[in-house]
Amino acid sequence: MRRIRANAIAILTVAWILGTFYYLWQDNKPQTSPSSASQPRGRSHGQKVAPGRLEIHRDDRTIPLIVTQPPRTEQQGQLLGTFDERAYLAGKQLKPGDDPYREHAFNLQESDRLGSERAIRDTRHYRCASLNYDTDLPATSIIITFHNEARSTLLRTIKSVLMRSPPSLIQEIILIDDFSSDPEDCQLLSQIPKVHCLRNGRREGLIRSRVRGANTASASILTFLDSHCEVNTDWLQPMIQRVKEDHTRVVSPIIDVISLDNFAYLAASADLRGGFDWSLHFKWEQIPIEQKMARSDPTQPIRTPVIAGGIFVMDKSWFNHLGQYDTHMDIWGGENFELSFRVWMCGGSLEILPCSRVGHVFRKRHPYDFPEGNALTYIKNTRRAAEVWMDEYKQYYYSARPSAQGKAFGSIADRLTLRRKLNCKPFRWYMENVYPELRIPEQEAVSSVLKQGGLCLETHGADSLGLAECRGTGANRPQSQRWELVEPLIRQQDLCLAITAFTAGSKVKMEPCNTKDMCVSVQDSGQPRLSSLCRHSQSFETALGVCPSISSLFCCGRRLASVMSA
Ligand code: LR7
Ligand code: MN
Repeated sequence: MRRIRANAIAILTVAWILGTFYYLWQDNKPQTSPSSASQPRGRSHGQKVAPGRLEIHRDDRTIPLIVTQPPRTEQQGQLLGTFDERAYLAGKQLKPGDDPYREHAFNLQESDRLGSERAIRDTRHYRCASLNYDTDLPATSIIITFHNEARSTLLRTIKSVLMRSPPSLIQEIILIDDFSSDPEDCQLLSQIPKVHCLRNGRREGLIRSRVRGANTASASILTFLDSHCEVNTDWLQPMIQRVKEDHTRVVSPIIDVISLDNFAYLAASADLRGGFDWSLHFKWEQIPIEQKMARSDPTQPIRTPVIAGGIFVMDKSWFNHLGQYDTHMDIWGGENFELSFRVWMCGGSLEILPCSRVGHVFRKRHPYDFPEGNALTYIKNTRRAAEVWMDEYKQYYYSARPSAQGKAFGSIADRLTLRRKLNCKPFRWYMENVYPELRIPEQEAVSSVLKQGGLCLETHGADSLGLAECRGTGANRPQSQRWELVEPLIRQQDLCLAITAFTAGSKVKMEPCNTKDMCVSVQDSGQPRLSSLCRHSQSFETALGVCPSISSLFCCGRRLASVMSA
């Protein structure tokens, strides 16, 4: 009995050993077809399943690990020149007991631990890998502005550019140190081949810093990056290709997420574009459904009303022609709206290229101070964008951000001159052609009488109109003489004032309200629009009174009074 048991154990042991050997042999056998569905559950040790993701077997489990690529001394030597990476990173380190989030609003300990380079997953659609680009693409100057950036994130940004771009496309990397506390952060990096460092003599903010960088750039194409990015496989070629084909295009990659906690590199959705609300708050939003349905090719560009602002490629002469940036904007914020409106309204376009991916550390708070305060700076910058570009639509900005009213924003004369010189389209064109999905807010109706001379406009029955003696005030006013101004409509219950034709003398009548052929109260002479000037007044009468340039009500560009008298 004992013997039988001993034999059984021996047989089982031999079977286990043989099984293990077979398993390992299977594991190391060269794969005939990488996509083979019958692949054994174990992949070979260290086999690369996707760039940056190695799977390692431990016991019987497969543990996915993000592994830092082994140092390639030869390539590194070429990439970094005399730069001493180790000393640079060691020069500034988190002290034991320090809060790793305090200084940069991300986990500095994790960032430092990762080192200066790592493999990341290629997050593009698989079809992107088979696209071809011109072999003679022009080179670009990379412009990175920073204020007190962590050394490890800044260096990873630079090294990812050097490692993942065709060297011939990188003319130079221009760093603008926006008056960081330690000038060495930037200086030392200029030992890396192609890297130049400019330091501001005082804090300028990212807008003026980028203009400074652009002015020294020697390539014909500019590429802007934030100082805590990691560019992904073939990120640059798709963007340069699009700009080379049409220099008026301004292009952005899909911006992947680098976790501020553990620095994991996470793929962002490929179905998003840039949008905003009336307070000029940027947001990612779904591509409109009709456009989504029409997209048969996931590698095609996505038109976007605005760009996030930090990561984009633009032809240098187009950047200069369009007036660079509004350099009266300070520190941070709003410049992406100003640039986006300007590009669209002055003859260019904005797009997101799904085959280009760049990771960015998104933070929940600003890790730096704003000399004038965060809120005031954002208001100043967005007010400038609204005042210069949004025409009568700026009223919705002020309604959404009442605190902006009365806040200083400096002179915009130069930017208005620029807009005129470039012969840019009105914001209405942008609303209708680029961002029709942005809803105009429901407005509070202003209710009053419509007076001409001593008489009031009134309805007789369903749709006929006439002038009659004004009766009653306030709540005692008859319904037939009570009009509501809901820009740009003049409404009475469900019907609105309309004209039968756009010719002088055509009759005014009542029609179902239709915002398409709305009754717009505009002066033909190009004077300020009645609607935007008089929106806050209590009645049309006073409205007319406080608008000295307007002597009577205009409808669809014509004087309501003269039309009526016909
Ligand atoms: O005073 C400053 N000086 C600077 O040089 C303040 C900031 N900076 C630098 C800073 O170091 C960083 O490199 O400017 C860059 C942007 O500042 P962040 O990273 O603190 O801001 P953010 O990532 O929130 O900024 C987004 O919005 C900004 C509005 O002004 C800019 O357009 C940023 O470039 C933009 N970043 C992106 O679009 C990356 C994707 C994030 C999103 C959405
Ligand atoms: Mn950023």
